[in-house]
Amino acid sequence: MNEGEYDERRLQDFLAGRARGFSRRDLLRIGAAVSVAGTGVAAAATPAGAVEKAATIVKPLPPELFRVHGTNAETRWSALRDQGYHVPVDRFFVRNHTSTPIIDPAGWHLEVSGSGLRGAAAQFTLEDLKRLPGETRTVAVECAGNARSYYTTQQGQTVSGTAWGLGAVGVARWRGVRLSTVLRRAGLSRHALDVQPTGLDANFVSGGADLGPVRRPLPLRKALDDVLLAYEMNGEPLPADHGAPVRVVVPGWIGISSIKWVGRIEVSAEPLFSPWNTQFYRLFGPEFPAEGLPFDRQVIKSAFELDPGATFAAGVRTRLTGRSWSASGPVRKVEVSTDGGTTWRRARPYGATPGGVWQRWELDWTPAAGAHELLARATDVKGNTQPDVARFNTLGYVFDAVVRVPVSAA
Ligand SMILES: Nc1nc2c(c(=O)[nH]1)N[C@H]1C(S)=C(S)[C@@H](COP(=O)(O)O)O[C@H]1N2
Ligand SMILES: [Mo]
Repeated sequence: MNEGEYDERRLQDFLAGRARGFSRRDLLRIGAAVSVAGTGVAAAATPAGAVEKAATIVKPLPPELFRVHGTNAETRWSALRDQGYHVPVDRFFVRNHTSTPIIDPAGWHLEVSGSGLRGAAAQFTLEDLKRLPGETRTVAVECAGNARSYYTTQQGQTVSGTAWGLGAVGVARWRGVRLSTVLRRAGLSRHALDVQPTGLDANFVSGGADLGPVRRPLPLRKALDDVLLAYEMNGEPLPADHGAPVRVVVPGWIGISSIKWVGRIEVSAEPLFSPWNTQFYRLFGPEFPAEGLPFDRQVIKSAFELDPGATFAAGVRTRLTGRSWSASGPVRKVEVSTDGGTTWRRARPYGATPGGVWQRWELDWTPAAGAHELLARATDVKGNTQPDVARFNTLGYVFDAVVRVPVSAA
């Protein structure tokens, strides 16, 4: 079954009330309290009684590397200039629904249980996981809402959620054990259908409703394919903010799939639901079905390695740099405009592309004095390209349009 068929079938289960974990009735009950229609920018994602923002993320967030949004911090694109392919931890974005928990790795274990196992629950300590065959993969983690603010600033549309620029994405080298290895050890039954990792961070409270711990089901097919249970990031033990001691890493899928601080994995013989695949992370809006269109996969984007409003010396040749990425395959070409989209030039790709996750590129430019608008447009090997306008959805997900970046030269 492909992802689209899977999502369609799950949607039908959900509508027919064949839902366990989170039903349509639950959704209607709390729906009144929670923003699905979306009436304000950056309103819906802040938990009630949020801890003071500085306390929610452990690592330092210097303003030259990050922009803080409530419990979250996005990477400044200027901080990726002159960096390698992988994003160092000191500048990797953080998306926390509540706040980073500090978990003692010695006391931690993972429980795997549910009706999709042949027998009783299985438990794995960190040492158990490290004794299993390890694998290292370069994978992007990107929030589904990355670039959300451009729905408002570029398309004049009102969306709710964290008002990210383009910095809610990062690429790292993750080392861990395949989820498939752990699930098989736990004893998968042939009825296994859905796999739902749950985080050990605090329950997420939204609009006064306690939605429980952060969790989102994966179809068994994806869980057995390329998903990792990671205990290292860029060659170091996983940092607290990124899910220590162990997180899920789901290649190509929206960031919410990559559950941090995983404590339990439910393997179910029945379809599973959570608020993170029913009321959030669906596409709602005039173009979509009333119940929302489920989606899992990231899209295609480009970013210049500079901050909007950057200034250059007029008449002096400068080197513009950036990165483009697509969840559907390697990037094939990147076109850049320095005149608001009137003319386009091919950017020069450079550097190795481990995992084919993103492509770095550069282009020389001699700006005249005055204001300019920079645009970058990527096309991937499957022929997906960035449109001029992203498809409006009220929660502001998967913005893939070409972003217009104002800069000036004097
Ligand atoms: N337990 C837990 N897992 C989580 C989250 C969370 O708040 N709690 N946030 C998710 C979201 S929405 C994203 S985009 C990614 C962000 O990963 P990062 O903070 O390591 O960049 O983690 C995901 N996993
Ligand atoms: Mo996210």
